[in-house]
Amino acid sequence: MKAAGNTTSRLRGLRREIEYHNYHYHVLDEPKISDSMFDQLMNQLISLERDHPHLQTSDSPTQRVGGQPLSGFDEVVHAVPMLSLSNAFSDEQVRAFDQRCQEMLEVALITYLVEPKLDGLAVSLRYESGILVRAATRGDGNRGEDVTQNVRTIRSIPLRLMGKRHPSVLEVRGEVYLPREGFNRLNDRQRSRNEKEYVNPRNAAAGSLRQLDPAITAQRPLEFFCHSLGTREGGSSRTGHAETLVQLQSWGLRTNPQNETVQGIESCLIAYQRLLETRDKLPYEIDGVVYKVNGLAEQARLGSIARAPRWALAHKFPAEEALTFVRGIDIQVGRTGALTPVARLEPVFVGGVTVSNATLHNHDEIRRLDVRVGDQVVIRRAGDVIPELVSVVTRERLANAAAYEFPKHCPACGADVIADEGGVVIRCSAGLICKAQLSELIKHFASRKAMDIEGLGSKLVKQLVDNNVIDDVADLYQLDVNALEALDRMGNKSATNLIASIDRSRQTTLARFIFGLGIPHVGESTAERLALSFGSVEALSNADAAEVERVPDVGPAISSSIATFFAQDRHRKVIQRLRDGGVEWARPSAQAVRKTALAGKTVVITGALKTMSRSEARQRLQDLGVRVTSSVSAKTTYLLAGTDPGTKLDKASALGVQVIDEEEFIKLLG
Ligand code: 5U1
Repeated sequence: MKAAGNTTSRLRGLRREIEYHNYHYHVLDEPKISDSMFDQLMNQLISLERDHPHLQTSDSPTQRVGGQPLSGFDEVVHAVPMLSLSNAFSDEQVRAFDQRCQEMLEVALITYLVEPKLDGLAVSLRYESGILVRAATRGDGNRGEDVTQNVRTIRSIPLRLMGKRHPSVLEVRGEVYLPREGFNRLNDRQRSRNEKEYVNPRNAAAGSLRQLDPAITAQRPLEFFCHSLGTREGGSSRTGHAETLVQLQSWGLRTNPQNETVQGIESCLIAYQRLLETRDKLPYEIDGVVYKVNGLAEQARLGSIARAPRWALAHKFPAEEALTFVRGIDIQVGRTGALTPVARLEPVFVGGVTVSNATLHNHDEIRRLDVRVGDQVVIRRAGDVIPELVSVVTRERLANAAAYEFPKHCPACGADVIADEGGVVIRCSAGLICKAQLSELIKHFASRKAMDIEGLGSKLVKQLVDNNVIDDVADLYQLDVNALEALDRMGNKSATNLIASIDRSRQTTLARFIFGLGIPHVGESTAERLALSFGSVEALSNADAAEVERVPDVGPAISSSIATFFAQDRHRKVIQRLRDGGVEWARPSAQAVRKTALAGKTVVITGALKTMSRSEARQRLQDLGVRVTSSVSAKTTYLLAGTDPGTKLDKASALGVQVIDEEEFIKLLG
């Protein structure tokens, strides 16, 4: 008897301990122990439960993937209907909402909670005596589908509430979603298996949650944020929505750290703007913000109409996807000769701007989408990203729409095209004899991040090239006011200004100069690292592949591109003429390079840090443009390992990923 009692209390203790660490890891994002220590606890629990199957409980952390595949989902009637939200698309509509609330409540200033509106799948969780007994989708608001088995696999959803003073019945509502990183990983896997990719994280989350086999859902990195209460029986209730959320968090439920309490509607609009501007930095997609009157008594007085509460409003971001038509497909010739197809569109308002072009990337993409002139298409513009053509509405296609034929000759100079880089890139074979390539190269050389020649825009470059005023970038430094004045629409003042900016650009940095040369695959940050490592163009041009590949993040593709570039005599001559034309720089500073050296890198953080929390470390990295991900892969640049780094360290060593400790990390942050 005593032994059985000991086992029961050992099991209970282990389960509590694991729940506690799960909560800190998945809900608070502040792990207390290493991944390997967590694995050890789980293994102890698994083996103890295996030895004592009669002591198994449904809320045990080992039971997240216990269910058998289903033949369908049962229907669930929600105890309290799951409401939807009224939408607003303009500041005026938001102010009108506030005005109505003020009038009904007879107050002049309302306290609101502002929450990001996740683009996920609404679910309701039901806890009885603290145990998760059911999870249901929203369905039509009254009846949804029973997805309990699948929801149990989501680690940020507690199977048992923490703490003691929770209600006997609690229904919590929130959003199940797939973070961007999980979405990308899922689609990488779909692609590698030749399976259909998901169109967006919302569809992927819905598809993952509605799997009949919970083992498949368990492989999908779904997460959950709760945002409201459905029903509660027993336990004291709070006076405000913000306090309710704090209480839900204390029971182990995950709430969004971006939620913010503000006074008055103008502060709501400021919070909206802030989230609109920073949405791309969030690890998940949001499609707007939700404003909620904070006071629960005030919410009750305002009540609901139809299916939506009068005390809440969704303020939607401008749509990121829209339907339009393809008017034509043009080919742009880039500075390296790559032919990029561009869809010319019926102008459409999307993502807050009017879009009339969308990149089609390459000929493979045209084939994959099978896009044809005249097609109705879905366009996506998210954040600052170049608008993309997502899909073709083929059922709307005209019977006579012909498949697109990729050109066999450069549309700018007529030279033959050649397939490059495994056939993905099609290039014009004429090199800088092709005026389109030359114009693009000069535009790149003069661009802000390269030589920064103010006033040298596309039209002017085209004139200079088409009229044979310049044949290469070095000719820019031989121009004078007279030569420029001879051009169309170029007065003395503009010509003088341009000569002055060309003159200013003579003082540059080695990194800008290397970037400006337009060596294929050498972007801004690679140029920075090359400048720091070699200190001069001569040293870089004479370096062998092994030396070049010692530069962080430079692999064989970049080193061979550099070698090919400097092997061409005319490139060396142009560089010499640029130097003779007065282009010069000081030695690059290590500090400047270190800052940008981190941008664009991928970092994984593991283990506990001494001087800051992991979320602070993540934020600081993200502020420097670093992608912080949760799992180590061949694409990881650094693994930041704190104490007790766990299995991620093993994986990083196996993959040859560079491991840095906290001290090195702080140095990198500068
Ligand atoms: N963040 C958030 N999303 N969302 C969706 N809060 C929130 N609240 C909702 C819904 C449907 O409804 C409550 C106002 C009941």
